[in-house]
Amino acid sequence: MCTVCGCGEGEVTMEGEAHSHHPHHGHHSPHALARDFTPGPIWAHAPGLSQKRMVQIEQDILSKNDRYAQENRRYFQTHGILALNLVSSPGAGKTTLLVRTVEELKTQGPLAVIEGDQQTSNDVERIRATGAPALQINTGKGCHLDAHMVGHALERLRPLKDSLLFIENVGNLVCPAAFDLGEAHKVVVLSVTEGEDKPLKYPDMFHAARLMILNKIDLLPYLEFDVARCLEYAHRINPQMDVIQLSAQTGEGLADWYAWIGRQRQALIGQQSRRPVAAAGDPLAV
Ligand SMILES: Nc1nc2c(ncn2[C@@H]2O[C@H](COP(=O)(O)OP(=O)(O)OP(=O)(O)O)[C@@H](O)[C@H]2O)c(=O)[nH]1
Ligand SMILES: [Zn+2]
Ligand SMILES: [Zn+2]
Repeated sequence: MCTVCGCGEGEVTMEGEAHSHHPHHGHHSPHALARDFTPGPIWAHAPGLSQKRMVQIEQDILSKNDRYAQENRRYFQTHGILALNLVSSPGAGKTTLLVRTVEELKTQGPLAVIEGDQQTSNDVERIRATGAPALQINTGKGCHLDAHMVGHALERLRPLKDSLLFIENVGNLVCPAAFDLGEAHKVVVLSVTEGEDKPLKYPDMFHAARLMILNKIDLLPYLEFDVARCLEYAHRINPQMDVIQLSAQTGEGLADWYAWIGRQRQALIGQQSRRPVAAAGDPLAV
């Protein structure tokens, strides 16, 4: 049971194998306090714990996560892997987008997917049907992936050098915002059926993202959704955030998404060429 919000942490499993999770891993972030968006402590309702103690617990969790994230980041950099962390509320279309993306980009280089869900391996099976290597992490009652879980997934999945690695986070617009997985970028998927005010309601997530994908635009003719207003809200929270409108179902706008990924790969190659040769002794070296 998480000491913070009462949301149980559950037992993390990776493809059916139990993974003993550090008991102090939890969720929710002191970062939320550090930013302007949150009017007060989000854990103020946790019973039986002083505010000071709760802040300390959260700081321990986050600093531990950040150390694991650093290790993942080093692994990605050493192997030239572009890791994108897809976040959204449940059902925004992450898996649909990934299945199509993997299908359409798989001839261009190695791809791999880490799937996060509380239960079921439905999503990983959808990805594997494309032939791409994929690994499922089930978080049980946990509501986000953390860097430690992703580190273990990398040991199992061992994505090839110069891979494109997609991490589909648990469907949740709150907690995954706080957890750095070592990814190059968070990509937030918002679908038009959710309403244009989501960037204002869940600002931490939109603040953390490098790109917002506005999905399900094929449904716009049937909805009251105001695209211009949504983009204005999104840029009010994060003026630097890129935005791509697409339909993972019809394929409209997907070319923009692939071009965006291509630009991130170019940026990574640019960074690699400016870096000194990778350190020897990397335990995960492929
Ligand atoms: N009309 C329309 N439906 C879509 C689109 N993308 C996804 N969907 C549908 O939305 C539903 C949810 O899609 P998923 O891809 O499973 O969503 P998800 O974000 O992976 O969901 P979780 O893993 O549960 O968080 C499915 O019924 C999809 O067919 C789209 O562009 N247009
Ligand atoms: Zn999914
Ligand atoms: Zn939570």
